Amino acid sequence: MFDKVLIANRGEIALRIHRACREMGIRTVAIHSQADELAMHVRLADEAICIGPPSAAQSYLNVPAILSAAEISGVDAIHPGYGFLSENANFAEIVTDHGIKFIGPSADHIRLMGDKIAARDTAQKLGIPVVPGSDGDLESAEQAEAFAESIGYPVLLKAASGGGGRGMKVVEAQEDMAEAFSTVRSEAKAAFGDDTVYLEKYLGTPRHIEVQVLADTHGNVLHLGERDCSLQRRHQKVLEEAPSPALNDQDRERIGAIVSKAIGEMGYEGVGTVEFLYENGEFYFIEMNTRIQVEHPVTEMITGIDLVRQQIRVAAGLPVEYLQDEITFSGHSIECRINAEDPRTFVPTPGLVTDYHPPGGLDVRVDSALYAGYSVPPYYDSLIAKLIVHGKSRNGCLMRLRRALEEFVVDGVSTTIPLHAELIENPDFLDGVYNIHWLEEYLAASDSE
Ligand code: MV4
Repeated sequence: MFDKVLIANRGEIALRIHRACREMGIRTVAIHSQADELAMHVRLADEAICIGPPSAAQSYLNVPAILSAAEISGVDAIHPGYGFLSENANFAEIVTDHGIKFIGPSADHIRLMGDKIAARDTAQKLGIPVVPGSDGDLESAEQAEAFAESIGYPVLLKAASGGGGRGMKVVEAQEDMAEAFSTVRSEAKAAFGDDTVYLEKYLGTPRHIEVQVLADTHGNVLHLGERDCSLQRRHQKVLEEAPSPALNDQDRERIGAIVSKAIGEMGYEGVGTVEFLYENGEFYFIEMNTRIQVEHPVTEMITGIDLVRQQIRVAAGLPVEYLQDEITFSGHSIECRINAEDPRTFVPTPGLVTDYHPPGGLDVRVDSALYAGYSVPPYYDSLIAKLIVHGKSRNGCLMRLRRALEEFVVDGVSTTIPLHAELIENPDFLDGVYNIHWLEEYLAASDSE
């Protein structure tokens, strides 16, 4: 096992990783920007190294500075968390070349899944259902029209280097194709430096359901059930739950088995998430994430498995501590992402947190790096806490969540806590009948009231 791990991240996920390390007897090294001198992850770690000015480009994305910190502190491994460098194949490669273990899958697997066409092609070859679409990249608007004709409109043009919702356009009919094609191409070129474009049949009202996987270097591949992440705004997830209210046990078993088999055949190692759109009882692969995700705790709550611990074990070459047969899903879990934002406009609200009282009690978990007196810096993502609750049933979970949200005090900055309190009273949400567009429609409707 590693002696010392550098945590190349900040905020709640840096704490989450530190906690797993501590419980495994591993010492931690925090890195931080000049703006994060007083951050909680810096206080908790065994060592801390300032790596640059506040902007992420000069600090948490600064590869030479992070490598220097790793060399100086003599770590065995680097955990990238999520965001920042977590899915940067070049970073994984450089870390590895320095004789330091990158806690994540191989650079090749990260690169493969970062190319959305290659990911789609790989998924299809491995027996994962994909959305009907073009095989590979589109050479011209005419070729796009031919594919669209064969699968039927509407279609969605996507950038191969996109993901997370950037570089996409719905095309309703042939007459709109030529213009849309050149728009997506030039936007992709500008945003990703790659104008490769492909298309898929556009699914109008799907849910976003993702399957958690965990694979080690000993041939063990586990699936840990799904998370429903349909409640989102502008491709930012707002609330996630497990299990999905839309799936039955049969669907769950079927997709889990398909995904496990594929991940095993790929030779993938580490934690990963296979993302699907789910519509009319069918799953359609869209992307694979090769990192630990923000919403991993809902899976931990229903399985009792510490995913970060398993991720670190696998990276160290140890086997996962479970067999698929031993994984059982118990009850229901919901995560609310709490951001320092106006709960209606979502405009970030950095500043001094004058008071902080997180909720507690049975089956209530708060992952946060906040404390009273902390000042939320304006330079980074506005996520300040995750409230994750568990209950025996979805309804029990909701009752507990309602109580926990009532208890939660964050003073000094506006947060999205009131939005969550409102959402979980909504009849559609209570019935579990929502798709990826539901929240934006709800917010638009309540704006005009
Ligand atoms: C789609 C789609 C409908 N049809 N693909 C958005 C981000 C990227 N991960 C894939 N995305 C979508 N792909 C087809 N063929 C709708 C979306 C989509 C979406 C997906 C998941 C979660 C939220 C979303 C919001 C808008 C669009």
